[in-house]
Amino acid sequence: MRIVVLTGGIGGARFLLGVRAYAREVGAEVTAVVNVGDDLLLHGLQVCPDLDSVLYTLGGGADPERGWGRVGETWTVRSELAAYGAEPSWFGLGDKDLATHLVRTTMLNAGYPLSQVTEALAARWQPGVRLLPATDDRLETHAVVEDEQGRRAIHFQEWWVRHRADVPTRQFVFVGADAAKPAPGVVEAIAAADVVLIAPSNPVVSIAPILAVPGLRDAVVGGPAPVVGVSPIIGGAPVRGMADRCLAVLGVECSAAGVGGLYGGRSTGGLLDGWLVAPEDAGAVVPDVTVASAPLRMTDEAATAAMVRAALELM
Ligand code: GDP
Ligand code: FO1
Ligand code: CA
Repeated sequence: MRIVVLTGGIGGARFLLGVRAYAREVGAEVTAVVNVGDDLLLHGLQVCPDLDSVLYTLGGGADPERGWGRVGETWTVRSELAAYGAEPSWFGLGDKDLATHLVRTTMLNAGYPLSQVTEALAARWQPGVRLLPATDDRLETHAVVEDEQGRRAIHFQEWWVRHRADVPTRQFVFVGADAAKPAPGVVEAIAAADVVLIAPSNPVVSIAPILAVPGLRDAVVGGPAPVVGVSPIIGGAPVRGMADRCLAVLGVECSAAGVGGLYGGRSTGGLLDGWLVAPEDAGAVVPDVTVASAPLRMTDEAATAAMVRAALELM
């Protein structure tokens, strides 16, 4: 069995722990197609938050409380940068994390595409699933905000980490998406999949930028595999993160039904065949989509693997 997962960072990484556990049990092969819209160039280094959250989480090196970055992190370089007044000061790169960005940036500067760089980083972390960036091309999520300084686009990280999403926001744009191509192997993996799972990731800034890569959405929607999504919203709220703020920008209700409706039914121009919601959302109706419910809190690997099993039963 071949499973493809479209995924963002923290929520997606936790979901992948369950997918990997399930896959080991039944002998399945897993490919994760990871969002790159959060990526940014900082102090000359290419930082890929979602790819790194997945690498560190599956490799056993993630900080469990923060969900991003390395466990046992130290911040010497960050303090030294602050002493120089180096900006941006609102985004923290830990000392251990920096090594990843140094290796990545060196390889990118030498001409290797991000997909090959990710494979090289994965040789250390042994995530147990194949990790593919959605694209090797530049694709950055920006938020169009409007405040006393006027209307302007800022990088997603500035919107989230610096402003904590607390700034009037008109829309999100995926800069570079139009000219981006799916990374090598992405379309092939989707075409060969027995199921495509949409992780309980942020639909607006994790899953949408993946699907914005021309050809990628068509590969999923036009492909042979059933598409099953898992709701990141439980009882009308995200478990963590900023999905509520992102959905509000789109005018979509923050609910399991709202996100299911945003993805839409595959038979009517949308994405999904199946949609898994939490027991408290069991009444959710998404037109043209089969909805089922199961406990969706990813408290440990076994609970998450059970979620994956419930999602696959929707096939
Ligand atoms: P990010 O890229 O780091 O923001 O992470 P993702 O986009 O992959 O995932 C963020 C989403 O994960 C949020 O909208 C959360 O609601 C969701 N999430 C986090 N923990 C859980 C959980 O235990 N269960 C479910 N269903 N969703 C979760
Ligand atoms: N999130 C923060 O809230 N503050 C930070 O200083 C920060 C630094 C950081 C460095 C590397 C990395 O991979 C992620 C980092 N994050 C930080 C998390 C990140 O901003 C977001 O949570 C994700 O991009 C959303 O997926
Ligand atoms: Ca993300």
